[in-house]
Amino acid sequence: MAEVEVTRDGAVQTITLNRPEVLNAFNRAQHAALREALKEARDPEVRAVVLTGAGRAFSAGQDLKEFGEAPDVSEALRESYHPNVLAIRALEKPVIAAVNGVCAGAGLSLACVCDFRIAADNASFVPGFIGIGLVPDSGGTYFLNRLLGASRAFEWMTSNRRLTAVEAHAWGLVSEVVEADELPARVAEIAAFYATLPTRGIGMTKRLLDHADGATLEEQLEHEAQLQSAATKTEDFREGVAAFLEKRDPRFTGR
Ligand code: LHQ
Repeated sequence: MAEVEVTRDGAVQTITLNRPEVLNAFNRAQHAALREALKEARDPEVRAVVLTGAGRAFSAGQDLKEFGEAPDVSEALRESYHPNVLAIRALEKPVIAAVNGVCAGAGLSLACVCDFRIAADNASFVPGFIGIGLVPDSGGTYFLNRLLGASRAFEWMTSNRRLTAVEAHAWGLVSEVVEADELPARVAEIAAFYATLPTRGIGMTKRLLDHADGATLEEQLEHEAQLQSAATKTEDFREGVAAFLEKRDPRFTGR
């Protein structure tokens, strides 16, 4: 069975981590399959991406039974995890994590790499790393610092406390919590909505927000000016203005 399943519904691509017997823990084959799925998601016809897990987990992070295969863990991270983290950020379209269950270790990091998260009410969030004496990796420190602030990120990452979906929502880690059996339908609705929006404008908004943290105000203003110039050259900009002037709903195509 494929370690990662890819399905397409119109302009929405869903990527499902598929090793449910080990809570979708990552092994090499799964990283490779995820890399392929993310390549496929670059297709301009795809205008929103959903990342989720099969069974009762989103992902429990590194497969601890396969841990230690690589002579140096830093190499394993560079080869397996980093390309997928970077690929998600490089995708110029929204990537939504549908957190369907437990989410731990590098699985938690991966959910936080996505643009936003919708959780099932029975999902839970576990740092995991410190539980086995490790530090957060796969972007965990980068994204959790941004999402939660340094104090809360430190406290949570070092206490290894299991967070409920409701708590994660209160902390701003997830945008919405829905009943578990309603998650697929609600995520499909959200993704379909995003797939109707001006995709290139969304992609450039993502790039600008990613750029903002390390930039000076002057640099960010310049970056905004450049991408705004690019945005005015899109078909969707022309359609948006035309629809406004004609007092009708816009029909964006993502071009
Ligand atoms: C698992 C796993 C798992 C294998 C559950 N592996 N089987 C680190 C180092 C090197 C390179 C790269 O990156 C990393 C990054 C990391 O991700 S380090 C952190 C790794 N993850 C963890 O430490 C989490 C370990 N898992 C847990 O703490 C719990 O399983 C959680 C909190 C995720 C879920 O708890 P429960 O809901 O109580 O489920 P369970 O513990 O009963 O697990 C169910 C099965 O899944 C069980 O197998 P079994 O045969 O007994 O049914 C577990 O062994 C297996 N499983 N996580 N990461």
